[in-house]
Amino acid sequence: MDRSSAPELLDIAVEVARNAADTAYRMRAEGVSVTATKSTVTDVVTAADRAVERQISDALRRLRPDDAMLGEEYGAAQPGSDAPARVRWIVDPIDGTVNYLYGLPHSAVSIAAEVDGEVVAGVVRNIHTGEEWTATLGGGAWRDGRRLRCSAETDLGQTLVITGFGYDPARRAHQARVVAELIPHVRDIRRLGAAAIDLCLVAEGRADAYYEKGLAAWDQAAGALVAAEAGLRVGGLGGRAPGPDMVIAAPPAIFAPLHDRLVDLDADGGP
Ligand code: LIP
Repeated sequence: MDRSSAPELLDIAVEVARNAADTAYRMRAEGVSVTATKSTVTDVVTAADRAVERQISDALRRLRPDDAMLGEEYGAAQPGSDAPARVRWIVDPIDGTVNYLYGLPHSAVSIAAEVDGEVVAGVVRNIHTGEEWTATLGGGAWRDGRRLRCSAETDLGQTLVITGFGYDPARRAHQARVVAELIPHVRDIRRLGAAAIDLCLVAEGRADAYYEKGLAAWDQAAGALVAAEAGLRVGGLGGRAPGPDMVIAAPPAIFAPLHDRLVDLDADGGP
């Protein structure tokens, strides 16, 4: 019998994420250092990123051998069997790695389950605080048993916006120009450093809106479902789906004015 219902997949994601977060927390306490860099010298990898992703993929392989996986550190993994996988797990073992390296309490394990190409379940667990956000498609968004509702803000000028910057200096310069032009038109800007948690914070109204260019699927898959299930409109620019070009999550009344400002400011442009 196919046990790929969203609640069943969420139960697995939560169990695996909790164990993974415990490992990441313990490794942080034991001391972490940079073991490698990726796209640029500031795009770092620690031993914990790799160990935690291996722990997650081993657990998912054991619990769901016929599923595929896409992880930040080890990429795509196909199921043991030849049958095409209906379910794919999208995994960021430590989102907010720079925060994790510096000991800033804003990094998370993020696990999303996709069925036939659609994300139907997701969990984001803060490694340091234990805060845990979950969602299933059509089943709402939750934090620690409380159903989440996003901000009802209707005025862009009163909107507290979270955003982020990439690892490429030229892209950062472009993103900084966008922020400089946008900031007079919003309440204020926050840069916290972990897209998965940032999306969950706007889901529960601890800020009003979020946007960022340059995110990979593993940075946003689970957080975007939490945001959408809390009532936010989540999308890209020009009617596109949320993706590497742009992810915007905003209350319905704010999405269009924020979107249009970002278009005017060429926010998905630059390097
Ligand atoms: C991070 C994102 C963050 C972004 C960083 C980086 P990582 O992911 O969560 O929003 O601003 O540039 O992409 O590299 O820590 O998994």
